[in-house]
Amino acid sequence: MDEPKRKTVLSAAQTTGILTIGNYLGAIRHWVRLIEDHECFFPLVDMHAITTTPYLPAQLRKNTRSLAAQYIACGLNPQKCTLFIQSHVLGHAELAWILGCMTPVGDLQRMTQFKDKIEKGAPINSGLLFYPVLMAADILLYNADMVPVGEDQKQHLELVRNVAERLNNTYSKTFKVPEPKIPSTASRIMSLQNPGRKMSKSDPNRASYILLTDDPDQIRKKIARAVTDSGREVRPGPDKPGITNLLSIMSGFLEISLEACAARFAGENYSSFKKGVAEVVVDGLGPIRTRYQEIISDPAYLDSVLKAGAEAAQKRAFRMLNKVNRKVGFVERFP
Ligand code: AQP
Repeated sequence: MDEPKRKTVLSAAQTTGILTIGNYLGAIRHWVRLIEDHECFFPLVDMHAITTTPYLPAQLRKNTRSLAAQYIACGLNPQKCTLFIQSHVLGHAELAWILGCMTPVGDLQRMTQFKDKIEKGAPINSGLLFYPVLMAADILLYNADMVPVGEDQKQHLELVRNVAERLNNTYSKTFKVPEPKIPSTASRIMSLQNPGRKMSKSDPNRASYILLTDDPDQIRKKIARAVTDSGREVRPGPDKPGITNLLSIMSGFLEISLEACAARFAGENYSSFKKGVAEVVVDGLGPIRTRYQEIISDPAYLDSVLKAGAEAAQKRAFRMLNKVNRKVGFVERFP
């Protein structure tokens, strides 16, 4: 009997710096499980990263290679999934153009992440507005069934689904309409300095996030300085956003409920709770940091992974791009 076809998974992170524990708990660690029985594509989205301006080209190159090493260090074994650099594969920008021509500007203007960036006073370029369309192209180019993401990407994913349906309805069924997969715990880790805002690797305040490469001392200091709430009791709740965030971090690493984490600190004060959380994070990140150092010091290995990944992804991308080009009425390329 034929093996059932494996479902296709695609997810990505921007190459804007070292991943935070938010990226790790909300996304990457779930991807690691999926590579066992799914066909997985994990582009390093450097074309998305250039929407954050200004940036240094040399730094972007460094970040992109570093992200590949972080992925592998987190457990994304390149033998079991396709890791590649977005800009190495022709088709992402081309498909984004076609999808953009079918997407009303108003749909993009109401994206919360776009509005947040405007509010933060970030310089606004058109790429920032167009970002979700490029994301749609990333996903639809590989005909992904499932997109595992953190809570913050839910709205973008809805837009991607709408775009896929619009093209299917306008022409004929071309894309699968991808399903988001959002984790039930630690799906939204908040800034350590402002629990009303999500933890982001591009936050100018370094005390607001913990990076995968932070050493134990940095981790302990950042958690000790994390904003807490009034009262003394360690428990989750809407009146305790700072404590709830720290509990979510602990719960994400230990894979137990918020309540079970809180129970460990019954009767203890915030200071000993923070020390406990810090040790959980130190233990959780230790092996990743060590493995990252090994991989980043072996550029030939990284090159070989990224070359093989780009070749595999390109084959798939061309197949879909040719199909879409035909559907929308472009004259077939000459052989
Ligand atoms: N704070 C978070 N909690 C849970 N999940 C998160 N993700 C991001 N932040 C959190 C998830 O991580 C994946 C990769 O994210 P990304 O790099 O593509 O972009 P982002 O969502 O914009 O993440 P950052 O860290 O905030 O990046 P910058 O600062 O560069 O904009 C996604 O699945 C996301 O849901």
